[in-house]
Amino acid sequence: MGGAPGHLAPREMTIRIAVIGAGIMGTDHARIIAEDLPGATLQVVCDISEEQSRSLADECGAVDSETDANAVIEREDVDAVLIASTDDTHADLAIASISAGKPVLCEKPLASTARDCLQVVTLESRLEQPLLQLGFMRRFDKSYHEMRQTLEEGVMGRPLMMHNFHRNVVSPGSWFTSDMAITNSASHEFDIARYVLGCEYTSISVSTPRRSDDQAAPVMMVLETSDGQLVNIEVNNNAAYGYDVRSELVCEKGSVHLISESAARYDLDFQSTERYPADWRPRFAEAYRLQNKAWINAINTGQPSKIAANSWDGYCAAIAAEAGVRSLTEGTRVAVEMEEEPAFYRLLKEAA
Ligand code: ISE
Repeated sequence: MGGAPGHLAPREMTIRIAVIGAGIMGTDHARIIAEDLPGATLQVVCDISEEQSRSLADECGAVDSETDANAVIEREDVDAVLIASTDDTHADLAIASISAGKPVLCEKPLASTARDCLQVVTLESRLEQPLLQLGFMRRFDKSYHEMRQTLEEGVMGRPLMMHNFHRNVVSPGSWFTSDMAITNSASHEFDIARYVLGCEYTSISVSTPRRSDDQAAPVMMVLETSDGQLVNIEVNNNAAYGYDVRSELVCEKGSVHLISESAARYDLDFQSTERYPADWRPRFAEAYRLQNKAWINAINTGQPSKIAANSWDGYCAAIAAEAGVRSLTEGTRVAVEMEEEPAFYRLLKEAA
C-alpha cells in the first residue's frame, strides 16, 4: 500500500459494487446504483436472508446474490463495497473491506462504539489509504451546503448557536431506545453541525421529557463547541405528524434556516397545506445520489471527496454520542473527550 494520503488507485472501468444489507437503506442504495450511478454496476446483493438478497438482486438486476458478507468482500468480481447492514456489523465489515484494499461506502454510524470506530481509524491511517467514505449524506444536501458556504463567506458574522430538530413519524420498534436516538439518529446532527461550524465538541448535556405513553420520548441535547458556540439538538423519533428536519444557524449579524422543498402546496377548505414525507428518503433523495456519485468519483480519481465524511468523522460523531448517553443516564453535563486526530486525517483535510 503506502503512497501520499489522498491517493487511491485510479480506475477507468466500471466499478462493480457489492451492497451488503438488503433492508431499507440497502434497498435504496441498490436502486440508486442500478438506476442512477454512471460508472458503477450492481454486482452482488448480500443479506443474511437469502430471500431478501435474491429478491433485491432480481429487482435491481444485480449479477448475483449472497448471504455471506465476508465472502462477498473477498470476491474478485467485487471492486467496492457498500455497507448498509445493521449498525453492529459496520465496523467489522469496514475492516474486512479495507484489509482487502477495497473502497467502502459505509452507512452511518461507522460503529456502535467509539472504540470500534478507532479500530477502523487506526487501520486506515496505518495503511495510509483513505478507503472509507461514511454515509453522512446531509453534507451533500443543498440547504446545509449553503449554510456552510454562507459562513465561509463571512457575511453573517460569527456563528453563535445552531438549533436542530430531527423528527421521525414513529420509531422503528420498541427496541429503539432513547440511547439509540442519540447514537443512531442524532449522529447526523453531531456530524453536520461539526461540519458546518468547523469545530469540535467539548461537552454535552442531555435530558428527556415524560410522555403519556410507553413510546420513546424525545431527547434534548445541548453541546458546547471548542469555539464557544452552542448546538442544540432535539431528536423526536415518535413525532407522529411527518418526517421533519429543521436547522437554524444564528450568527452575530443574521441567521440561516434550512428550507425543505416540498413539491406542491394544496389549497382546500380555507386552508393551505404542504405535505411532510413519511421518512428521510424523499427528503434526502438528492443528497444520497450526490453522495454516491462523489464516492464513485473518489474511486475513479483516487482523490477522496472534499465534502464527504471519513472514518475520523465517524469517530467524532460516536464519541459525542457516547458522552450524550452518559449525560442522559447520569443527569449531568459530560465532557466530550476525544483522542488526538491522527496526522493522516489532518493531512487529508489540508490537501482537500
Ligand atoms: C435513521 O436512523 C436514519 O439513518 C436516517 O438517515 C435519518 O434521517 C432518520 O431520521 C434516522 O432515524
